[in-house]
Amino acid sequence: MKKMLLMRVDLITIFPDYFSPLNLSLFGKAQEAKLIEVKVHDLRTFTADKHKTVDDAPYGGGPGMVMSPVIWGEAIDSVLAQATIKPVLIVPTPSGQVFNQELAQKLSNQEHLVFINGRYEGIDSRVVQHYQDSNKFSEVLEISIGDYVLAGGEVASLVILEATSRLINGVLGNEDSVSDDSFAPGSMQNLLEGPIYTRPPVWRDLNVPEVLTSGDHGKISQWRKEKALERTKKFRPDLDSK
Ligand code: 6GU
Repeated sequence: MKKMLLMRVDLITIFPDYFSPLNLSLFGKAQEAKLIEVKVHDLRTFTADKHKTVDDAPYGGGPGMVMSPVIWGEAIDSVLAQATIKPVLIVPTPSGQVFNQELAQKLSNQEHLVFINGRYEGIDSRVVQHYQDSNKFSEVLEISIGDYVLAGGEVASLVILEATSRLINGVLGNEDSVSDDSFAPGSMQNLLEGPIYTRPPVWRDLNVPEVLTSGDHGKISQWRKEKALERTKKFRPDLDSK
């Protein structure tokens, strides 16, 4: 198969350095191979004042600051001006839908993702409203990565991108290892992965379970299923492990 650009990613942030890990490991390799193209945009370059202000006091009062819709509108429109297709707008926020493997799968099939990374108390809500109403994006997704609060969207964007990019064909080295994952749709559906071992056979008085060295593949897969069920019951009783 001929290699070609599979996904374009734009990230807008006041902390461009947060995204330097994207130059490492799988994602870095995918960029070098021109499978993924990433552009990080500094939100402050879209400010007009001397102090490069991006935030303001919240209407209605309350703690913290809110990011200006004016600056965000400028930044997002400038990214859109460079787009060749309607991208998906991703807004990391603790008040979004919870990210999961199914959503990662869906995003991995998109050609262009735009992430807008809020700080402080968040971005003026009219920004999401405007781009939902405008048809400039194919979709606007507000996504949370779990029930805790981060200081900004950057780490969440990295999480979303890592989970998503490894599902893109040709990005992961070994295509097979994807389908075995704990949450991968298909194989061990809705079960956590059980324990895994490599050499040596004895380490600090701990033996590798005998079944794994038996060569009986029927017994091995039955054992793995049992262990997966045990682990799921212990840590994730909420998962359907029939
Ligand atoms: Cl996407 N952003 C922030 N600030 N906090 C979070 C989150 C996102 N997901 C969980 N907590």
